[in-house]
Amino acid sequence: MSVPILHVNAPFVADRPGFLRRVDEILSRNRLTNNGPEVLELEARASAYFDVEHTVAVSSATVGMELLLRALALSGEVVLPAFTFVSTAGALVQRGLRPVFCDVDAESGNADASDIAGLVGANTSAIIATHLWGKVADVVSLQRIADQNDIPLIFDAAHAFGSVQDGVRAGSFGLAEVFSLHATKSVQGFEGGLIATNDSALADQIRVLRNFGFEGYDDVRAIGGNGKLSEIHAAMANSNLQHIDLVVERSRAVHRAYQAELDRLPGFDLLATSPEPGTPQHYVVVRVNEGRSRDEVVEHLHEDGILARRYFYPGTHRIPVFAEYSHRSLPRTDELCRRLLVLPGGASLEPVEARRVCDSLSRYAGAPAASSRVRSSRTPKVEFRVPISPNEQFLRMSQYLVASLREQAGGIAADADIVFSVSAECEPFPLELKYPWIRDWGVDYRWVDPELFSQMRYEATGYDRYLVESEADIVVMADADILAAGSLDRPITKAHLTQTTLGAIAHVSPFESLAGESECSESIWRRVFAEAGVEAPTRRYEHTAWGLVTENPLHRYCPIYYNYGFVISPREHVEKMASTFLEDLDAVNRAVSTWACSQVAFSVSLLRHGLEAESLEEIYNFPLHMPSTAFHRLNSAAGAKVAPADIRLFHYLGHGEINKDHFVSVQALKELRCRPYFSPYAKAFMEKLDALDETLEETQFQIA
Ligand code: T4K
Repeated sequence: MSVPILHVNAPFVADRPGFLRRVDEILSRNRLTNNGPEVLELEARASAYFDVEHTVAVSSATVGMELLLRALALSGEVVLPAFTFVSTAGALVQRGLRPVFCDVDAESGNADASDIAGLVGANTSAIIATHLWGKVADVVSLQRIADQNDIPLIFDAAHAFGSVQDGVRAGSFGLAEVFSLHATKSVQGFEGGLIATNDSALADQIRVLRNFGFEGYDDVRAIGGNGKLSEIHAAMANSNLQHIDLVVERSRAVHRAYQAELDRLPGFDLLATSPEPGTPQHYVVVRVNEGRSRDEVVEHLHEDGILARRYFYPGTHRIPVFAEYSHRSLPRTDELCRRLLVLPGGASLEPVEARRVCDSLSRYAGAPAASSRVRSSRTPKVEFRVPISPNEQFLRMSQYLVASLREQAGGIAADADIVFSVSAECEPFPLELKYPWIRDWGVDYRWVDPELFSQMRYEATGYDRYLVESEADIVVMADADILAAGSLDRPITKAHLTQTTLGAIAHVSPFESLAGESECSESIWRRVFAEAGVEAPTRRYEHTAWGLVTENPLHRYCPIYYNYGFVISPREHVEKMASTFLEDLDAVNRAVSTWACSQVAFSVSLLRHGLEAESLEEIYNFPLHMPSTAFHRLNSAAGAKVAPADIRLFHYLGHGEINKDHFVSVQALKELRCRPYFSPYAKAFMEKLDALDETLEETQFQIA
């Protein structure tokens, strides 16, 4: 399994279908830039969000800062921290201004107002402070100094979209604030920036300057440049801003996961960057304490595929091209530059990935793994739980399933217990009497409670699987039409060691087939979660190669949503889910009508109990081999990998070429094999069946 590289603040696209709809509209309008409807919408949305009178959209925060400096016609010196991104000092120098670097607060890393007070003099024309990592600067003290000296106070708010202090949202502090919409920011527009201000004349002047100095068609009022934001950038920013709640929720979940792990790992302190409720905790900044080398930690993480960054090393004052502006020592800045590192974070990360980072830090520290999820390394005891109907088709299917587990699924599955939950479609009877060839399989049969079955039909058979009492470490919920064709040792071990439920993401939306449905799957899922009273999910899959593949863009959203026919869970997960299964199923049924209510309830239960869950991507072949051209097209558009040659799992019914009736007897199976043509999928499946036949002949299983 190749482990994905983790980046610091990789881009998050909150609503891909929504964004694509906007792109489509842009192309239909043929208005691509120059203050088009998307830019106007973005400016209006942002002004409302920041609670300011004016927001001017520009091509980047850096260009925005330059335009602002030009609009204010500043000259002489500007005081700013050295511990920030190099772009701010760069913008000053570009404008012929002289940066004067102040030191920062040792804890927050934000500009130290008392240091600034000592630096402001007759030549100072402005103060610029950064809300570093989203933590709002000391706005009150800074404003006092600015007022006393009658100079403007400007904020570099590149990190602070959504940040709040004392109930006031960043955007209205100082004379103006400059936000970044860069791809790595919490609200991203590929590139872009926003200048927020309550000063109408200033906003007006910036608008003129960003458009070559034009006012109207012919009048050039000032010497300007090109700082315009294009429609496509604004469309991305609009669709992300529309879903800022999701961004907040996801980034906070990641931050919480880090906090929980790092609390147990001495020597790595997580900075409280944006703790106010409802604000994005986009940056994950850690102070590496004395006794450890931050640079060695970074090197170690990089070797583990975790591209942590040393932002903002070495500090602008120590960058050679700024040497002529560096005349003072900045001890607290130097210390932070030496000690801080920024870890992957933000809305695009999953909490489980935060744990991966912390496990890597633990390995570096030589401590036991930070994660409380890591359990004993002894081989886990596994139990497969399979629903079947009491007829020959199902028993034949499960004959192959059992043989494949015993013979082809690796050492752990070979020793697994297997329990069949038998649908009470008829009066319970001894299966072995009617089908003597099933004797000696070493399998347990449980007839589902007939009363429950009469009430819930096949949901009762699924539910029965939750009720099995056992001491297994890992429970695998499998359908009878699963065939293990390669070792399952790795995913089982992973589920055990990380205490994570692993499942194959279902390949169709559970809501797509609703008659006359025009609602999108996201809103249906949200309705389901609201009905169940669980927090909306922090995880989503969208039209991914191995995930949800559907032609209908309305239904490309799903939270974690497994094909219930193959899920590997720690037993404790199953026990927790069992305690609320009926309740969750009821909530699903109240909220929506779907054939997949158990599967949807499974997603609800995972969230209700806060259980870690991940997708089992590489071993499950079903969606990629569906014969439907739509699946193929969508999969290839999404850059799907071809299923590995060593397919470990077949989920064969529903495929079209193979159905239940082929398992009605040995004769029917023989006839199936005589067909002249099979798709590559069915052919591979047949080869596995042939191999199993040989096994069956050699073992206690009887073919006849
Ligand atoms: N003020 C402050 C305080 C800032 O931090 C920034 C920008 C600004 C002002 C200026 O804002 P803009 O003018 O950019 O609007 C990155 C960003 O380019 C920069 O916007 C950001 N701060 C700075 C902190 O970080 P690099 O050179 O470190 O980025 P790079 O290319 O290494 O990407 C960062 C990570 O994200 C990488 O680990 C890879 C990943 N990534 C990046 C991009 C762009 C992706 O996975 N996909 C992507 O498309 O500067």
